[in-house]
Amino acid sequence: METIKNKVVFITGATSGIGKACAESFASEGAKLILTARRENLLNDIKNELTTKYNTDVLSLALDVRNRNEVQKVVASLPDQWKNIDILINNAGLAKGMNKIYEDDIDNWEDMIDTNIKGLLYVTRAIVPGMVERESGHIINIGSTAGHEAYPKGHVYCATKHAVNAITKGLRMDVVDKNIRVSTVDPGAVETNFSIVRFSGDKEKAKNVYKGLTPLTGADVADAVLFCATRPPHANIAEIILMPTQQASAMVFHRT
Ligand code: NDP
Ligand code: 8X3
Repeated sequence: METIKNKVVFITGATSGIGKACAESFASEGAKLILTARRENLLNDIKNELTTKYNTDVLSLALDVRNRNEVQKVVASLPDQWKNIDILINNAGLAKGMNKIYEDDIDNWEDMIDTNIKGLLYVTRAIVPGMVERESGHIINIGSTAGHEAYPKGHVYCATKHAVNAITKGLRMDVVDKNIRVSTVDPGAVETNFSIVRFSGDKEKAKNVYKGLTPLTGADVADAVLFCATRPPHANIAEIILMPTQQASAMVFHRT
């Protein structure tokens, strides 16, 4: 097992759900965290909480991954002690809407594509060159079971996660000679803010997604991410797919 103590870990989408849980689990192991997301107040609260609880260094930076210039600027202007990023957790992402493709709101497609695909690419493009130069690093993408199978009314979200899957595989090939690991952690149903965002704040509709299930938690996924990050240097976990015990595929659930 490799220690992540004092490693610099850059997390996107750290204000909620899986990203926030990753921040906590990596802080508990003594990593130094660069936490990013759009909601600066929440980021600062999380920074204060983790710094007090784990006595580790945390830098919080407001960042919208859809903004290509902002991504470049934030990464380029990192203070010296934060420049050498050891682990990048590409987690920021969202689903918006669940409608038949011929009735859907095109703005939702733009948002998902801009965040889940282009945002992930911008952050990767900004951070990986430093890893290549140092011949050291680990990128862990948060994919989804939606990156392996499509489901009704999931078209564009599933397409973005299929894209993440392809980007993960391609990136792994591109850095194979650079001592850089590339992993993807692909969960099924995790109860976070995900469905609340997907259904535009409708909490009742969001709750129904997990009705009769014990869904995964952000902490369950963070465990898998931490597992990837703590393998010995010669071992790369290429892919982890994790689902609730009551889920067998994107659409097959045993609800009680
Ligand atoms: P949450 O809604 O709880 O968290 C999403 C996070 O992404 C928030 O911190 C949000 O922060 C951030 N985010 C959204 N848009 C942007 C943006 N443009 N720029 C920067 N940050 C952004 O959902 P989850 O924790 O569930 O989702 C995290 C990842 O996990 C996503 O990629 C999702 O697709 C994936 N996933 C989720 C599953 C689930 O069932 N929940 C299953 C499989 C994968 P802020 O609003 O402050 O910017
Ligand atoms: C989130 C899981 O099944 O809602 O990626 O698409 S699902």
